[in-house]
Amino acid sequence: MSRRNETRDRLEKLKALWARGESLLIVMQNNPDPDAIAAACALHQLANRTAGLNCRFAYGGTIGRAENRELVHYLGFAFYPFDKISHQKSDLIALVDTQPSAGNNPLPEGVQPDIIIDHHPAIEASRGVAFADIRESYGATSTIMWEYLREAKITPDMPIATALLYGIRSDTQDLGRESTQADIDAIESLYPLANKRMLGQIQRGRVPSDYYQMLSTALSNTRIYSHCMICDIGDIDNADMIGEVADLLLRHEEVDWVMCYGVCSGRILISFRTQDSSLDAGDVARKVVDKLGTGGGHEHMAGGQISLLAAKRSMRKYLRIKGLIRGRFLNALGIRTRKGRPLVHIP
Ligand SMILES: [Mn+2]
Repeated sequence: MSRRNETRDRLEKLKALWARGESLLIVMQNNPDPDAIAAACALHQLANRTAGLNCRFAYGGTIGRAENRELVHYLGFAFYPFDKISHQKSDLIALVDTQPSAGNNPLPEGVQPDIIIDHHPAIEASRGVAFADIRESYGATSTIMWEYLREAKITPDMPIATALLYGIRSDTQDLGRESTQADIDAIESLYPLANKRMLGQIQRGRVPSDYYQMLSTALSNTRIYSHCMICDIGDIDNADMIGEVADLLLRHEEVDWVMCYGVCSGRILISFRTQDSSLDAGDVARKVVDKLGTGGGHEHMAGGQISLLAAKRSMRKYLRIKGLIRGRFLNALGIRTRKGRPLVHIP
């Protein structure tokens, strides 16, 4: 079946499902990124226009990264922390850019969503869901949502078109990673509809002094081991920084793998980035967090999380986990040395 017919079929299924309720709760991952935010808003527009559904948005963690705050402000929708709303009040629940039990979203175990739209590798828990559209080859969930809007003959309004374009560009690093023809088509169609001035403004979101302090700490805690880097950001309030620093470090000319981790709200959060196609970042992430937490992702980018509840009162346990994940990461890459050299010299 062609891509277009497939989307048409799925749109019909969605509409049938929507006929069962009046309200839809759209749940994003923890610390939602631009792709999740854009896809959620596009789903809102689709559900509202085709079925008149009342939609609410919920997320886990925080919306911290300057670009994301700027984007949310521009979109003008109310985004609620999941624990501040009662999900029981919505007839239907949708998960975008994440899946049940993935470990990176606020949906409690035992609460089954009705809809999943995602581009991460499918996981077991998604099987029993009434509607699951999981397209692993797509660079962004925003691309999938753009195909639904197009199929439903809905032209996204300017903020949503801008968000979708930004979501695809940031998840694929401007089509440089994990992108397919579908992502390219979506970008080309969305470009004329987007607010170009706003795109620039979102990318240059203003940041507080803390941001530079965090960056300074991160750089001074980065070590190079052969062709990879490991960065320990330490305690942070803003979980988005972990991915941001990982992206920055991957630009280093001698490095093709980066693992960056920090502690946020009682959990170690880890980002993996690579330019090496011989090893899958999602596989490396799963190896690193094995029996400690959850993890997974794509070929070139992945993440993991480990709860520190069990290690709460024991500094030794905490340091042991950090040592363990560093060792496992180096093992996964086949790097023998345990002696890293500092990335920068602090005067
Ligand atoms: Mn995504």
